[in-house]
Amino acid sequence: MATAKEAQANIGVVGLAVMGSNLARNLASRAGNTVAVYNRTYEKTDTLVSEHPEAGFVPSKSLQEFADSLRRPRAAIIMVKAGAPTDAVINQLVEVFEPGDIIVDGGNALFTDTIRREKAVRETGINFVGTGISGGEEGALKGPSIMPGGSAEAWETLGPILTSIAAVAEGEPCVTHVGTDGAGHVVKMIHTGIEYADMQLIGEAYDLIRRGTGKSPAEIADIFEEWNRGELESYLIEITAEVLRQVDAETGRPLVDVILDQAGAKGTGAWTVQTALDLGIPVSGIAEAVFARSLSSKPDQRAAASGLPGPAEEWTVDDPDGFVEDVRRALYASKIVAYSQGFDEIVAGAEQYGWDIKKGEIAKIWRGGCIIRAQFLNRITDAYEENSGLVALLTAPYFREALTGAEPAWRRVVIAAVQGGIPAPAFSSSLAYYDGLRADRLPAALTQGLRDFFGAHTYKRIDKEGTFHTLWSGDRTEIEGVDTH
Ligand code: NBP
Repeated sequence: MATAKEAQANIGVVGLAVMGSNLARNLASRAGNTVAVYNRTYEKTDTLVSEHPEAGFVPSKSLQEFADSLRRPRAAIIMVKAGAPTDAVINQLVEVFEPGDIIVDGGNALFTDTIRREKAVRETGINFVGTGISGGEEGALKGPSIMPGGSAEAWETLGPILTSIAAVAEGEPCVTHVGTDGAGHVVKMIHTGIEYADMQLIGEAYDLIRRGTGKSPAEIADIFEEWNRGELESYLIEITAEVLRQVDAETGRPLVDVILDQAGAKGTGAWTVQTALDLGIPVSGIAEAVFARSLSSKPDQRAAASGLPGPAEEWTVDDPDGFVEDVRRALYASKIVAYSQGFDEIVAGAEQYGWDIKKGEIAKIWRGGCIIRAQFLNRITDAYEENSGLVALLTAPYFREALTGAEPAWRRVVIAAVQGGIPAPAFSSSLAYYDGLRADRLPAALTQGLRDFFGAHTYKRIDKEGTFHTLWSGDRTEIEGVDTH
């Protein structure tokens, strides 16, 4: 019978596929950490430990051994496939951990699963922390952006450990205790939703420039490189230049021209939109991005529709430099809308689930380690620091000014897209959202009239309190105080 292991590790990792092993190596590389590692299939543990002797890993063949190798309160980060595998590992860890210990799920869990798991695990006296980890493989290894939920008690132990491995942006670690139970995973989810919108907007900008000016991918790469030196500076703009510049070794053509134009998705964008629908928050930029990927991945429908008529004449712009600048401004304005909508969803989620989320802190921890890292995030932090009760991010003074500067260009670009028959769903829906939000009157009044007509759903009036119904099938007089249906 194996003897109990000496409790020597201060943190453990369960699940040693690409994310878990990189996170374990990151943890082991920071002073003060001794890392226990476990994987269901022992070969993976063995490979990691033998390939990285410098890490001083404490490997285990069973979860009991793994638990024995951790100092109290034990803390272990699960990095296994989201869904049923995560539930299976949690249940096994609960068996070998004790009250006060901490189980962290660092996978991409749906936040409602995290809420359910936290509630169930809390009943055993063990802390459960769902944490968003962004930045992919490289982030896990070198420093991700980390969005932990869970209790304040768990954060006391975990805080220093997670801070030791997080990315650092402008001297500050990209980690903060986001809120309780599912707060970390919801913020990670919305971050990824924003990433979808960001990428869709970049794609539309590229497409408009290419088809409007006839510039080559390499020339457009130069434009993105230039943009990356200004207010659009971000990881995604930077790597867009890299991808556009890449030439396919086999054909000698730009790589972007030989990649099949059907975008995939793992589902986080759809989760973001589904959650927004439940919360009643219009995240049209993210939704358009999700739908644009879906549309791209319908080859049969696209083939069937390819002969449908478009503009009679080939579309080109008269002033290419002016058009490129217009597209840059339209991109920036639409990006502001996408982030503003994403933060609206965070705020609504926080209200619904009772999380005390500091919006400025969220923008700060996205500045490094993650895919949407951008200079622009500082402006969001500033906006919430100046006014924590800001009701819409795009109305903050900095963003109001940016939108004012971009607005004419934004309209010109959307008009050009429509005239040219170029799909620009995220650009145009962002502009429509902006116009909707700033409108004095919306046709929602007519919608209410129609709802009252066919379903007696009632309406409110602008000139007096109360609820009203018109007797549409009677003498069409208005009655007051009717029940709302
Ligand atoms: P995978 O998502 O491919 O999962 C593989 C790991 O899960 C292996 O360690 C495997 O063990 C383990 N596992 C499975 Br599958 N079923 C299990 C079970 N029933 N019991 C115990 N272990 C089980 O790994 P990954 O790509 O490294 O991702 C890990 C997590 O990180 C996922 O939740 C993923 O969504 C998330 N992720 C995040 C990012 C990011 O940027 N933050 C990127 C990629 C992934 P085995 O070796 O025994 O099969």
